[in-house]
Amino acid sequence: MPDHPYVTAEMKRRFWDDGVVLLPQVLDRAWVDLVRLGIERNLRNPGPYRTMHYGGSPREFLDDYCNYHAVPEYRMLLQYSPVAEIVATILDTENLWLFYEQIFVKDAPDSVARRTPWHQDTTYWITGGTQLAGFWITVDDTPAKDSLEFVRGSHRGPLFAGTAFDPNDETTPYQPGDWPRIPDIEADRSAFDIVSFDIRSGDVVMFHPALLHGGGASADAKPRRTLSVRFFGDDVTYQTRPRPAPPYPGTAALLKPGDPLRGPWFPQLYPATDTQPNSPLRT
Ligand SMILES: O=C(O)CCC(=O)C(=O)O
Repeated sequence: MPDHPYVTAEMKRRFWDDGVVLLPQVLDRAWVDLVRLGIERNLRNPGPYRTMHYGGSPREFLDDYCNYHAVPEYRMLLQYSPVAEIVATILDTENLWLFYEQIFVKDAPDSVARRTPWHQDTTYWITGGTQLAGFWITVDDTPAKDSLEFVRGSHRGPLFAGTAFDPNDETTPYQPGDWPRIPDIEADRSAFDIVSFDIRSGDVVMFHPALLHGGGASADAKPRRTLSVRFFGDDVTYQTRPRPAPPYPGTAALLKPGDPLRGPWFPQLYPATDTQPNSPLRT
């Protein structure tokens, strides 16, 4: 099993019990600069899935995903930094794959970009199993009130219908299914055990994607640029969704529900393979 020296038993406990853990200064300045450059390149060369949420309103914000192969900075980060080994250590998995990476950019010049609605990532995903992680890298210093928020422990609770980002009702379901409607957490925040963290550039929040999370408006028109990387480990299998996001076209032809999730979309990041060599920087 991987055992990276940065990772403590308490970090693992928090990830699995609370569903979320702050990893203080886990990224050196060079990696943060690389992420910033990658986001800039990604913005100049948007991918096919680029979406402007609440587009046309003064509170719009941008989301783009699955651009790993088009953005060398993302590949360098995930192949050469200690990130993959640290995530594999916390997930307790012998092997680690990339599920996808995603950017959230809230940089409206004259206004405050809207909150990201509350949701659980796993409602949208073609993943069964537990060894899943989101690795939320925000390159700008961000106070806890503007940062991503989580309902502690909710990854052990029910899975709710995903949000459709409906500006009039953020609980509107995104896809058909038997899931209960997501609770209106904003309407009754004190009923939930909400946690968020002050972010200094270099800090990362690692969370379980079944955890209810949302928020992170940008305050006072300060930009917030985030790269959220999603990983999976050995116990993760393929499952269907009515409208999966990311859609991963072709996956249904290659895999049956319950098969280990493998395919050209999902590069293995740990242990490093011949085509994705370890670097001397990885301890
Ligand atoms: O950064 C945000 O506003 C949303 C992030 C998010 O939902 C995620 O990383 O899964």
